[in-house]
Amino acid sequence: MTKNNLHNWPCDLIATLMFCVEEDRVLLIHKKRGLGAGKINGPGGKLEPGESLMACACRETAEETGIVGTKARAAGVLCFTFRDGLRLRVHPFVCQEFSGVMQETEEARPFWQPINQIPFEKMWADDRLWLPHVLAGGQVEGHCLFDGDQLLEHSLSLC
Ligand code: 6OG
Repeated sequence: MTKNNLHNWPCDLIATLMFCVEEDRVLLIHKKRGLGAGKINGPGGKLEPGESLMACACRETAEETGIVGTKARAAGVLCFTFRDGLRLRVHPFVCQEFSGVMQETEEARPFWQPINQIPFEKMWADDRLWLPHVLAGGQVEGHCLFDGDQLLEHSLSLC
């Protein structure tokens, strides 16, 4: 499937993920509510009507962490199918220009983590397959099949 096709992949929800990077650290969150509550992830969330993906990534990051992205790089598209039927398209971004003060919010507890010590065991199972590549400047696109928390199948291309 081409990138354009994946951007048109029919789904129930469209969401973003944002990875703010400063020197050798990345901004992660302990997610308190929503899909993936209890896990560590990048900030992000569901696209609102009429909103661009980039605006969504910046808004969600500001709402969840207090950090305001001013420029971000689109880093691909991930199509998640859950066995219960939910189809979710997630667009990751990497941000190296931001302002604001990190603060805990109702949705998330943010923290800076060294990039070489990302706690993949506390994250969604797909993250270890693509996040290091994306943080190194690359792009990811593809599909993952989950049964709850369990990653059953994946087909991801890194470029
Ligand atoms: P809210 O419920 O917060 O939007 N998300 C995933 N992130 C990764 N890395 N892997 C997954 O594998 C994910 N499924 C969902 C995207 C949901 C947030 O959770 C992320 C959104 O940032 C299945 O509004």
